[in-house]
Amino acid sequence: MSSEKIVFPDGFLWGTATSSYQIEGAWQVDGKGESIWDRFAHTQGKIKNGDTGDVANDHYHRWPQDIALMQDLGLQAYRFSIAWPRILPAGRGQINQAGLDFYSRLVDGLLEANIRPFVTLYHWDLPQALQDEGGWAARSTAEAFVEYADVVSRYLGDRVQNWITHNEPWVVAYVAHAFGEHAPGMRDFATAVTTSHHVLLSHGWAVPVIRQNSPEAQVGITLNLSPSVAASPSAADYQVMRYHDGFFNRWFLDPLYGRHYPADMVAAYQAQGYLPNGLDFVRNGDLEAIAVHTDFLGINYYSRSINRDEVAADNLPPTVVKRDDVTEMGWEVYAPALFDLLSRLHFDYQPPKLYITENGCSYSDGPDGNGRIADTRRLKYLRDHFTQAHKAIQNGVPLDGYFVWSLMDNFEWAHGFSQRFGIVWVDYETQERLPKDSALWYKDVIAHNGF
Ligand code: IFM
Repeated sequence: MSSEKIVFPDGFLWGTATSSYQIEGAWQVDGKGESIWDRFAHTQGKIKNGDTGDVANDHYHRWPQDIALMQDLGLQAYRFSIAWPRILPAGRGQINQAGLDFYSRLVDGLLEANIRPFVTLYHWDLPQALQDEGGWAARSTAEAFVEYADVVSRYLGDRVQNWITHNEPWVVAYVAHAFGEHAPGMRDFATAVTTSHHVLLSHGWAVPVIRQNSPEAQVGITLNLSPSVAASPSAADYQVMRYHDGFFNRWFLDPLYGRHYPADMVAAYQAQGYLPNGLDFVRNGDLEAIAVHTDFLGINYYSRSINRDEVAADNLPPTVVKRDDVTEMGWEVYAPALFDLLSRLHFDYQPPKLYITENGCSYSDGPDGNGRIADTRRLKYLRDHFTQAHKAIQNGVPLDGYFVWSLMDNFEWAHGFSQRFGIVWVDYETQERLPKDSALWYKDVIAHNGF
């Protein structure tokens, strides 16, 4: 380990992130409508151990305590998401004032604690009523999203300045519609591709609406990105790498930065039967809408992807292999790829500003007899990733802030509560929150703007 002192630029923003379904609970409280995650988690066999987000961290009732916790850690920003069905229980139309009031109190509480709210509008809990009309596979859901964005930004836009339209459109499209692992649990690749377009379109349409309602707004979108590397220098591995990069990264980045959907991927999807009617879901003006100017790009980075052609019998032996160092999700720990990713985004796409809107790791280390949680692997993970982020800044990347995923252990989707990403431990029996060593270290990093 280098003993070099790392100091971030003045004003660099340190935060943590969560999302509504993963922490709020109160799934049927104060007029909230059903979401696709309520429905999915209540369907037998979908979630490990039959867990649900019905109660989760009970943040809906415990938010004052959670803000006090954030304040104690010295957090400067908090990224959270709004549950669409709390605001518009049927997805559009009738507004549920109690839902708006909940987020209004939360925002006021954060501002009083001097913590800057970063609001994500969509972190996967679509109103079930919209799913019943076709969900994201239907263009009308993109229209409904604009109505929702309008209602929320009108109500909170005087106090919230940082807006993120969507969290991880790749996951929404593929994990939920092609792999069947997330709500609504579909397994149809063609639907997933259509979905990706409607999600991006809804982003493009919502940005000007948010700006209008929230004059000081800084608006962006968050993508989960994974740098692709070839396992060997062979042509076969390079081709797999290019496909992965197109599937995971470029399919989303290219249209957002005005470059249309990548032609190589359109051809590949067509060859695989994923575009049975070509790009018929792309209408005149859509691509211009998607390429709307944004103030920042949010990046969720967890791991790199090593690409190997497993079929070619005469392939070269791999020179790049996954390390043994993996988190409990099985994700390789490889911090240098964060530097590569940030550099690539800056030099290839030139977003005016970048935030790491999520980065973190799942380890289940819990309290010892004295209540101490020595999550040394998480602490090292964060330190190594912060170091790479700092290196990227020194190279000219306009990275303005870092949100650790997650503030506290929470409902990890299909894994239920079995995976713990928090820097704060949660005892789900008592709802006690206990800062882990990584949280105490992070507090120190924030206090010194470095380490
Ligand atoms: O928990 C998720 C989060 O909701 C979205 N990004 C990845 C995290 C860890 O899997």
